[in-house]
Amino acid sequence: MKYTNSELPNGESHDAKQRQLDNYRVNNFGTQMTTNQSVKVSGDEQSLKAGVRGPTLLEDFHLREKITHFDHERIPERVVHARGYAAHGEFVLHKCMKKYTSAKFLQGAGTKTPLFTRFSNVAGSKGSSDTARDVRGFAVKFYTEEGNYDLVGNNMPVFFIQDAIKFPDLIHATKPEPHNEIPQASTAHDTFWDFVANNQESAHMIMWLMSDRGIPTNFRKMEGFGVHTFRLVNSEGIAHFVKFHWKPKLGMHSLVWDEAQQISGKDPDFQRRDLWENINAGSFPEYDLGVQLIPEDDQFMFDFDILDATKLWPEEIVSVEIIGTMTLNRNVDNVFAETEQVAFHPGNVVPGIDFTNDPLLQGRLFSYLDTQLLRLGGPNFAEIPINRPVCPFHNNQRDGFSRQRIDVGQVSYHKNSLADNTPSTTPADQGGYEHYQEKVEGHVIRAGSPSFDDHFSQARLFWNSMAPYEKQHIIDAFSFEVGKVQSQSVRQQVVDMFCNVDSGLSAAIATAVGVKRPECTPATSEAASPALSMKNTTFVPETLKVAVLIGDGFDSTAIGNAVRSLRNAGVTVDIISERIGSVKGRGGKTAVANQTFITASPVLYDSLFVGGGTSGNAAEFNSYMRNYIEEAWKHFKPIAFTNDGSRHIPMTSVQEGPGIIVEKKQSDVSQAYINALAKQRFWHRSIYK
Ligand code: HDE
Repeated sequence: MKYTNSELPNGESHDAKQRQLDNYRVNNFGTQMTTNQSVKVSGDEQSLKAGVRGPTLLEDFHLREKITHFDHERIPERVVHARGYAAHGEFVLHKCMKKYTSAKFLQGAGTKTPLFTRFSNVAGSKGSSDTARDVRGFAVKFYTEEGNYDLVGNNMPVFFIQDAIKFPDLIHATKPEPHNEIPQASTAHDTFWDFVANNQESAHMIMWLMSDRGIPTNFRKMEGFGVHTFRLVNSEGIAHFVKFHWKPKLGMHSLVWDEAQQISGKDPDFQRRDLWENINAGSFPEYDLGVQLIPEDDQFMFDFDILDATKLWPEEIVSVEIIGTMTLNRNVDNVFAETEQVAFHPGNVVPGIDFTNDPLLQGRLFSYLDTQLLRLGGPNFAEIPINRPVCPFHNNQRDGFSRQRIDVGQVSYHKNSLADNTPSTTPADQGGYEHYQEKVEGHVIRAGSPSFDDHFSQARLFWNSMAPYEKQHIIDAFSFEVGKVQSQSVRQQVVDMFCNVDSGLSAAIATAVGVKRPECTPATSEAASPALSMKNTTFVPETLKVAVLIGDGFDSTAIGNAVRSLRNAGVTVDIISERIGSVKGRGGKTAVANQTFITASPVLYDSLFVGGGTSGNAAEFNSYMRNYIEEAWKHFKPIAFTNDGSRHIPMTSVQEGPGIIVEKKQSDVSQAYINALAKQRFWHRSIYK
């Protein structure tokens, strides 16, 4: 039975991809149970036996089929990026890119392209926790009318290594150590830092990973980058080098490390839940797509090599031009069928988009198809619904495990006369993909270019660009990560390495991890790129999550008004009390608590609104209140109190100042609180200004 839900509430039909997926969606609700051979099943709780206490019979085909299918339910998880979460959406082009590329989905402002985006953590296994310090994958599959285009990026614009041949080493060093399989989803261990210190091209990426970018608040508030330099080629064959950027409309925001660690326990699904809930609520995440372009002839004009994936192009030198917007507007129906089976590949390009000689990219072009052959069990994974292009595909490839399509006819070879030499090839000027005709010459050599040798200038550029509190977070992250390393030699090597970035940074790490301060002559460049600091991002209250804390006898007028005005500002509100259900307010009105002090936690909210009231066990109630307030204060969050609620302040470390608001009146919450919410963190509370 087909289940058609590509129709939007307003009766419009969804995009081409959704219409295609409708053919595969099945709704089992209200149906009769059958075997896979469609034989109706009469009993599903007892196996077939010779007598009620007798042996089970092998002829029970329902039992055999049910258990066999179950035994084979798992497929290998991705060797990296195993933990991920995805959603459907669309890309709308704002600016025609004809001048630069012939790609059809980039022609004509207003062009819409359906897409599927999967966010992921890199290091942890599929069941690990969302908020680990890690790089986040940001992979987008555009279902264009010329075939699938995959932009398989990360939330950091650079990478650890310059050549793909080192990738297995990087990942072996990053994953849990092989002898004891510890630690899960963490780089805070000896082999990772040993790799870093002995592969110093990682310096720049490590700065990003140790920064707040390594612990994004959620997928909706992080940037994405194509990382490599790609090529855009127009219909005249003229090429530009290009870097792709995704910029979230809600700005970039991050957790604090202590909070991230607590969330790992309180709600390991924190980031996927956030995406799921916001899309379900109609708060669709949006990201602008930006491009940086460098004409082919200008490639040697920079003090870095544009083919080196450990380098970014500072936005102040090569500006980012916004060309369109991606909106994620639909959750998946089935995580395995879609999120798990989706197969991204940076080699999936359309005419007008091409590769460069970046040696990291070149290796990726091999790896993705190779890994999917294993993970998805053979060469026919392009036929899995989520991977199918929305335009038809025809060639002479045949057979293999789980072939779905039935290619009719006698001919499966090229060239032929029996089928008029079809499927036929298409000349480039009619839409056939033509590789960019780059002139290549050289000696066969296993060596890197000397222009890739500078590993520290941009690491320092990143450091210089940070706000003071961001620098402190980097020092804290290094102190945690390197502090977990058992080998003193490795700790010393790391400290010595980062002296090349900044002597103050390495001295601070040295002190924290108990090794010698290095004697080095660090670089002294003061160059900075303000775009790298998250201080300069967008701050808005929309979609933030506030916990309203109340007990019996709370001021129902004040709370009612507050909840209403917060919702009007686009804020999500949970009401938290000692138990789920009605809480009696003063004057007879009640509120319904949807969370309790123990089901929720302050780390799961952006802010607290502390109402009044109490409970039969006042000491316990006060202690919950104190713990909630203390945690929110410690994590630099804005906190508002009703007049009644403010009685808890003296029991905590909270001090008056920015981000602490006492709502004296019973009217709507003040603009001051909404502004404080938008600001999200009040770093002055840390000792580091
Ligand atoms: Fe990947 N990467 N990668 N990677 N990567 C995979 O492919 C690989 C790299 C990225 O949500 C694998 O289907 C090599 C850079 C994302 O399904 C595998 C190298 C960037 C995803 C693989 C890199 C990425 C992957 C594992 C060094 C940012 C998840 C499963 C040359 C630009 C996609 C799979 C998803 C997944 C190989 C480096 C991004 C093994 C060899 C740089 C977002 O093929």
